[in-house]
Amino acid sequence: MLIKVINPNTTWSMTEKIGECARSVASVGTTIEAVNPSMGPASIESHYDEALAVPGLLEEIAKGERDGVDGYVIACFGDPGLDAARELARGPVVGIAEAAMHTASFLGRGFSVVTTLGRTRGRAWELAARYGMSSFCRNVRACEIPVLELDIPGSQARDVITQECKRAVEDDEAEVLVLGCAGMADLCSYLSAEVGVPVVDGVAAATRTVESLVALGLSTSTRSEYAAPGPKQYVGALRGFTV
Ligand code: 5HY
Repeated sequence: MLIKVINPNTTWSMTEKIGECARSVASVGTTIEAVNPSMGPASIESHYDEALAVPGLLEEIAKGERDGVDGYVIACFGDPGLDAARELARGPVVGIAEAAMHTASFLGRGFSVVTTLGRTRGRAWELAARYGMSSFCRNVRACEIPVLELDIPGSQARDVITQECKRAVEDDEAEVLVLGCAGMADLCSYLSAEVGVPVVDGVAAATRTVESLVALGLSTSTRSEYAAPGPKQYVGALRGFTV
């Protein structure tokens, strides 16, 4: 089975971390291809970033279709371009926010999301509602740490995130925590030990979810909404996206 894990931002060090995390949970016989687009934002922290990350993401999906990929993970907590990707891909496409929230709902009555910047909280709440997780989502908390500062050696990032996780357990009475950024994937086991409740990383959850769907022989329905986009001319910088 070949699963393509796409980091929709263009920071290779983050893609490498995401790939390591996906490989650490993938089953024997599953090959993980971790990539990021050659065009787009270095990190995704706004609606503008998210919108401009989508063409590069879709280009990677189109490449994957030519390469016979069985399923895809969108490794960014905003699940950017999820619907469009499902129209293009034969195999299942799962976003890390979607997978993390559903997985958290199996583990407790309520979860809190701990994310990077406060300005992305609205998007997380929106996704919780879209995925039918509003009754489970106790809170969306922000650490005010830019995505690309998560990996700066010696930064306070891990301590700040740990404190926010502890506050979520205390103040939100969260029984489960959801990591609100693919860049936090490597903190999962440390945080779980620190705060004493299950901590869900979406990269791992989405990788296993896609694996399960492929193993079950299931994929996106093409009956209506997610049918392949009709043939259409695209012009200008997007002329390469003509279908
Ligand atoms: C992510 N941004 O997972 C999101 C996190 C966020 O570049 N990768 C990003 O802050 O929304």
